[in-house]
Amino acid sequence: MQITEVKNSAEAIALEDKHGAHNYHPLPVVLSKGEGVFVWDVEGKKYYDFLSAYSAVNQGHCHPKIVGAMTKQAETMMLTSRAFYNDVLGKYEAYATEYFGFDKLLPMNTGAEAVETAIKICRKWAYEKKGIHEAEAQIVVFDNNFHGRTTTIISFSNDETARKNFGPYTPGFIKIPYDNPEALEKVLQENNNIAGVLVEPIQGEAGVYTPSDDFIPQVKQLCNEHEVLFMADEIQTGIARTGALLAVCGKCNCQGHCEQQATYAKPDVLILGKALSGGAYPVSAVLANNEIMDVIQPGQHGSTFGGNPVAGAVAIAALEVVREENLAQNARILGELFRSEMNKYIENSTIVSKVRGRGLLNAIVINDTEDSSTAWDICVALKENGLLAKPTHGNIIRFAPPLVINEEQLLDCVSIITKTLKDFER
Ligand code: IF1
Repeated sequence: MQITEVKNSAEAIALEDKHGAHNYHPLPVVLSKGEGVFVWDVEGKKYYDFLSAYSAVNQGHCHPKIVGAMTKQAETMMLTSRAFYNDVLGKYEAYATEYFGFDKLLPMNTGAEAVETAIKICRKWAYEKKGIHEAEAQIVVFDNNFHGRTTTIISFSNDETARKNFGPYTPGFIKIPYDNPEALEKVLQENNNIAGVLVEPIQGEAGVYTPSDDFIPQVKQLCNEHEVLFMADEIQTGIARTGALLAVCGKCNCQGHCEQQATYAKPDVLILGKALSGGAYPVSAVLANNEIMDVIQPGQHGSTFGGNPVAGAVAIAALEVVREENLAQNARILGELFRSEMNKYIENSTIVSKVRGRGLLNAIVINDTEDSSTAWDICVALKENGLLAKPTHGNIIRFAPPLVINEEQLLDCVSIITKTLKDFER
């Protein structure tokens, strides 16, 4: 039984094509090394990473502090299961609950698992605390949402590619227009069995759709008024990506648990993943205060790897890096610079119609139809010019570099992007 060696990119692609499920259509590049904002392909070509594994690698590839914490724990104790205690989980839970300002944390692994966990907590809270009749709870979600790919989650997706032929679907969700507080108020007034509202503070997959400034604060206020749980999915927008510790922090540059900031819309349930580990390891979490989290009692929820010692050690290190290196502030300042530079280009462009985003979660809208290959072709050209990015839906290209990028590197990337776009101008 031989392990096939990969000598070049073509061989790696051929192996995946033959032996792997075809559930992705990657850009034709085979990466083998990462460090900070840079990645290298099998042939040794260097690229700026402008996707950060969909905002998981906020702290930069192979951050020494995170690698060190992971290695040290991996050489000591990797997995105990929750059948027994371990000496890392409590430390991680204490650190993370203080960091984000909640009483308790329920540890999971992937983002979708954390979203599913939040849905279960919300429903159980509705039956046991709010008094909604069992199996009648409804959760409000939004058009063009993306919360993961489990059967329940895609049940409330309107992306036919992600949803079609995976039925029967899970009931109990009401979908309304995003960034529309009036629609939310109406559904809350017309239904008395609403348990919660599940929302992305910025819709990443929908094309980095940044709502009006008062949308999230109004979601919070309406949830308070109607005794409904405000559940924020910060899996992609959290951990400093949008220029604050959490996107629900709004414009203030707090560290995510300052009640006095008017713009801080603290959720009842906070859902984290991706950069919670700096992209080093699958770590996700649901945070809430006792009156909500205590509806979960022994034997009612869990997972084999949830709360394992390596996850805890990695997450502590990843969160320390965010604070020690002021990543939220860097994302805010360089994000403003990026959008300012891109808007200068857009003034005279026929191919780019707008740039939008917050912090270092941005996207450009390509002036072509959704089903055109232009955005894809631009990303292939960007790759040739040393920068990796990928379109989201059709004609939108997401730009999300690691938050450790510096001004010189960012301006170098703006130069690569604008030089590449020039070849597509009509
Ligand atoms: C793929 C998208 C991004 C997420 C939010 C939950 C999850 C995600 C806001 C689930 C995951 C990933 C999944 C990955 C590509 C990527 C993605 F294109 F799918 F939609 F980022 F926008 N909530 N997003 O963004 O977390 O279970 O993946 O750990 O599935 O292709 P996960």
